[in-house]
Parts: sequence; C-alpha cells; structure tokens
Amino acid sequence: MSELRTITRAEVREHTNPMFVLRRELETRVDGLGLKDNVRDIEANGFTVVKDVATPEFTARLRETILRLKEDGDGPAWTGGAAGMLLDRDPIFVEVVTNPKLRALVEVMCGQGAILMQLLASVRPKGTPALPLHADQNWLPAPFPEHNQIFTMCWVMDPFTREGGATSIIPGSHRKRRHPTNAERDAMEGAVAIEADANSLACWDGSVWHGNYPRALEGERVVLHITFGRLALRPVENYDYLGEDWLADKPEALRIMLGREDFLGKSSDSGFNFALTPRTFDWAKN
Ligand SMILES: O=C(O)CCC(=O)C(=O)O
Ligand SMILES: [Fe+2]
Repeated sequence: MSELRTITRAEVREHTNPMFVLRRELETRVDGLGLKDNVRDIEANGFTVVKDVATPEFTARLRETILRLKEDGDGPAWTGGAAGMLLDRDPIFVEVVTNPKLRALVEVMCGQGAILMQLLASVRPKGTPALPLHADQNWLPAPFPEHNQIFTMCWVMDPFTREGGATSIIPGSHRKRRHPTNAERDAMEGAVAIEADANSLACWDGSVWHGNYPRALEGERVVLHITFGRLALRPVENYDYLGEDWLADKPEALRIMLGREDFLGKSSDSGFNFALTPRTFDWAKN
C-alpha cells in the first residue's frame, strides 16, 4: 500500500489541507501510534477498529463506572439504560478523551481544534432491538462535504459480534455522501457486523451507513459513544458550565475540545477576539 500523503505547514496556510493528507507532525504521530492502517481503513471503508486502545484494566474500570452512572433509558435502543454529560462525572472520562490514539484519529477526521460533541454511554441487555441504519452527520444536509464533519468512536467493553448486538455497517457507503433512503435503511443491503474485542475502539466517519443488531446474548453490551466534530459545529452536549476552576488542572487538550481556545462565541463590544482568530482559521483548515 502507498504511504500516506503529507503536507507542509506553509502549504496548509495557503490551501485547505485535503482530507486524509496529514501534516507531517500528525503523520509522525499516527505512525508512531500504529494507526496508519486504521486511517487507511477509514478512508477506504468508512470505519475501522483500533485494538488495545487502553489496558484491559482501564476498560474494566470504565465499564464499572458507566454501570454506576447509568439511568433507565427512555427509548427502545436504550432498554438497559444510558448515561450522558459524562465529562465531569468521573475523572476517568478525561482520561478517555485525552487517550493519545483517540486524539490522533480525531485530528485526522475532524481537524485541529475539533470539538467534543457528546459522551454518551449505552447499556443493551438481551432482547434490545436493532438501531436502524443512519449516517451520523444527521444534522448536516446531503451531499456531505468532502471533508468529514463528525467522527464517532465506540469504546468496546464487551465483545462485538452479530449475536451480541454489534454495530451494523455497510462498508464503502460513506462514498455516497448522503443519508440512506427509508427503503435503503430497511433493506440493509451489504451490511456486516463490526467484530471487535473488548478494549478496542470501533470508529466510523460521519457519512458511513450504520446501526446495530439486536442483542441475542445474555448479559449486557456496554458501550461509550464518543463523538467529535469540526470546530465550526455546535456540540450535542453543552459543557459551558465547566469553569476555569475545573479546567485548571486539566490538559490543554480539554480547553481546545470544549471550544475555549478558538474565536467562536467570544466576540465582544470591541469586535472579534483577534488573539484567537488566526489560530482558529489555521486549525479549521488542518
Ligand atoms: O450502538 C451501536 O453499535 C452504534 C450506535 C450508533 O449509531 C452510534 O454510536 O453512532
Ligand atoms: Fe450512529
């Protein structure tokens, strides 16, 4: 397979960085983390599975935390319960969103300055029905832009198999760059299960058509759905209440993914926030 293409910083300033053309620094990071094949998978098929995203102990602790925080679900896809607005509900979630593999993929898929859109856990016991096919860029009209807008990662804590109620996906459907029609949604032609071990990250772009299979096994499938978007998009979960006191001992990455370091929403009586403007324009094109 060919090497990933790269681009220099000077080139980026003049031209938007094309999708899947990585800045040299990012390319080095992706390579160092062993994620090159994952990036190629996403480009080719719309999805990938990152194995060994953390330690098995970390994933076990994450599962316990979610089961402690979950509340009864209010829809058929969430019969076992759900938990949202998780970022500050346990310190483990900051570790999740600052995981180096996760962050590198987010940057490839949603650019620098990508925003945390949602941290939502789902618990699906035996008998939970299927989630219908959809593209996650559901708050964008088709045709979808060439640049991916939304990126979803599912932290797998129980093995993904078809019987276990894994994510269903139509490989390559991201190339249609539109939502499925109702008929296509129901037909699920070409759909396969994403097979993955616990402690992996099943990831897909915002365009690929996916849902999930009903769970036919005993026990619960616990998943953390982590969604990022490009910096120009509004997030699903609003963490504006998290103040400087909460951010004080957190990595810089948290400030960026909460939109505290870009110029959006910071205009004042004197106009633009000029200090943050150049970097925002730069991040948006990377
Ligand atoms: O629960 C799943 O397997 C997939 C759910 C889904 O559509 C998503 O997280 O975007
Ligand atoms: Fe989805």
